[in-house]
Amino acid sequence: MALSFIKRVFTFGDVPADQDGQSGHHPETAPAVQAELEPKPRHEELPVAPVDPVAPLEIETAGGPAADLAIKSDADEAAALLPGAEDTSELGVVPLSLLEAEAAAGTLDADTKLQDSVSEATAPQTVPVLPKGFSTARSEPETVTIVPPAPLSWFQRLRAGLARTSSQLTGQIAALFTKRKLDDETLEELEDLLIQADLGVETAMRITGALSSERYGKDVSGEDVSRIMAGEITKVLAPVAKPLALDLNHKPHVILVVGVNGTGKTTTIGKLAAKLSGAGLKVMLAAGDTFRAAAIEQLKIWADRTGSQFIGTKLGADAAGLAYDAFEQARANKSDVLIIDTAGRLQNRAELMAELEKIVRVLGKLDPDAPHTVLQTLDATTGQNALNQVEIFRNVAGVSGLIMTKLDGTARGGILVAIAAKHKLPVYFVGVGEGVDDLEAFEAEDFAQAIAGLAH
Ligand SMILES: Nc1nc2c(ncn2[C@@H]2O[C@H](COP(=O)(O)OP(=O)(O)O)[C@@H](O)[C@H]2O)c(=O)[nH]1
Ligand SMILES: [Mg+2]
Repeated sequence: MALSFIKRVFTFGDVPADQDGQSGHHPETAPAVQAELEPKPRHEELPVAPVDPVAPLEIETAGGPAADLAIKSDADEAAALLPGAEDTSELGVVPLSLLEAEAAAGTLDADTKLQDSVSEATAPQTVPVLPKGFSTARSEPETVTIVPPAPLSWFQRLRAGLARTSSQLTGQIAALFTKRKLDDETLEELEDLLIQADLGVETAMRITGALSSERYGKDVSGEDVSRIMAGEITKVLAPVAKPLALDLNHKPHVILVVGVNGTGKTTTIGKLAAKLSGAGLKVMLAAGDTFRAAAIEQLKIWADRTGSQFIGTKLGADAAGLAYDAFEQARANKSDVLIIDTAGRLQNRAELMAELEKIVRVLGKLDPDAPHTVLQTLDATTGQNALNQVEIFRNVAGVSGLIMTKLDGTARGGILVAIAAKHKLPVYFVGVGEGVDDLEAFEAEDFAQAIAGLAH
């Protein structure tokens, strides 16, 4: 993702790289800077506009990029003024030749000549060194990097995160179906590929079945396969793409969050709290992972950040006791939603099981329906292991729905399809980053298309 981010920034403006190399000019910043350093109006030809008082200062102090960009704007202007000069766009050369022509024609005013002498001086090799009093430093590009990158949509981030799964898969599928008719052997090979992509045997067979009934004995392209694959995956995921239903008759609606350590429980709680309190609900967060001090502190920060109430206890304290206290307090202060964080140490499974069972049991003493939702977080980068994790936590804590996190990373999201097919548990949200807003409602079709490498 970082790479694509950088790419976006650095390809802005659509200027070929060789121009940049020649002049030290930063093409990606040109439009914004040109806007900021409004081209100086020519006295004879343009109405006099107020001159930005910052512009001359920046040209002097910001160094090369700003100066170069000012040059480019003058060069463009000169090119626009001289018929037949449009093809000479190279910086450092264009202004010179154009200016010579203009000077010969006597069309330049004094200001323009001064500007253009700066442009001559900063163009590499072809121009003299500037006189004392000018700066030609070419550092500090950040002074002109003022174009914010367009934020990626969540689907773009999902696609980027699933690129590892989708590009590997589409590449292999394309190779498999090059100039081959669909026969049993290719179907079998395709099934293997789909299973390797963590999609699960059931879904792999669905896809090959659909492909076979549509195209058996005929030519098949990689795109055909991707399209059918996306369609079949959508069918598997659609029934589990459900909203997280809050029953606000419960005051509070209690959400217990479980999952292996590091899968994103605490972060997801913070993101959920932000959504809920942003919608005007009164939210309380309970730090039930009493095993690590950092986990308590982390949740406290999220509570502060999201305007939620917070209840914690000391390190090593009984998590079930805290959950009970939290429920009582949330009831007393009429919270709408109580979200309880937990520890997820799988390495001591017996202890984990006992602790989670106890939490569920004590909550049930205050309300037989509580916890009203048991959410499990799954880390999308773990692959097959996520399937086992659902199995374990489902048995221990009666998981009622899932959230898959880290789909923005090098995700192996295929496993969510296998989990959906096997467990049929609702998938409420997906995490696509560490930020407070990086939690999106799960959409079956978007997810299927991202896995199949199709455009939105
Ligand atoms: N890239 C990315 N990182 C995430 C996401 N969700 C959580 N994380 C990070 O994963 C790490 C573990 O998350 P945490 O919430 O502490 O997991 P917990 O141990 O289950 O509570 C932290 O560094 C989080 O910032 C996500 O959707 N995308
Ligand atoms: Mg945590």
